[in-house]
Amino acid sequence: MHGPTADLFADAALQQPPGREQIGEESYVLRGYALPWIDRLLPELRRVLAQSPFRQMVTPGGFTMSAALSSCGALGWTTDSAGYRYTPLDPRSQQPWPTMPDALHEFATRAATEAGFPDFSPDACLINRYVPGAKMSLHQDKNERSYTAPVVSVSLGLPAIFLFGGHERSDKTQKISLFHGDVVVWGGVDRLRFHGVMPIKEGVHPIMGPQRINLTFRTAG
Ligand SMILES: O=C(O)CCC(=O)C(=O)O
Repeated sequence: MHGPTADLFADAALQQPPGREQIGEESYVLRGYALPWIDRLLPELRRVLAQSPFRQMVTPGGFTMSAALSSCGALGWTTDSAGYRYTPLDPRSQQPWPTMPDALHEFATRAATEAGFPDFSPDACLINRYVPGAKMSLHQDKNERSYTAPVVSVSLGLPAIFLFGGHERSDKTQKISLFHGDVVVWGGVDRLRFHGVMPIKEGVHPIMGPQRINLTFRTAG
């Protein structure tokens, strides 16, 4: 077998068994943690995206991000020439972002608890869509009002290589393979660590199709 399908099978063979892998002092990968939730999460996600569809946003420096974005919750993350920030309204519709569905909120709080953050109550869920070739450059999540809450990030669809760095952009990064259903949680002393995603490889995921969708839950306000 050759091509993207063969790559996908090769990646699936690398998939890690369920369990909690520590990747930092207060950071974990929860392998397959979202799998039992998928049937609850996907219909809710579809409803959110019907209301606030994916769009490509432009950085303050004028670059169009390769990942397309949407949000749900009281606050949504946006970027344009005026800067990076959270807004209560979807700038495209000038309406509030879709409410965060209960299933998503419950999922995120349980995942956070599993990683040692029992008081997590997210008010923002950023939804990133990566088609093959799309990536996310190394960055820190710094637009939230406080950094006491962790970030909970769930991967759906095509595999990705997540880069988990240190507190300086130039610090060495760990390369962590993430698969459909994996969850990464980082908080506490690790909350401001640089992170990013390498370009997604070609492929077609049996449930999600030719894309990777990532949900990141944060307490922003
Ligand atoms: O897609 C991912 O796994 C990470 C997304 C991310 O870094 C972010 O939304 O800040």
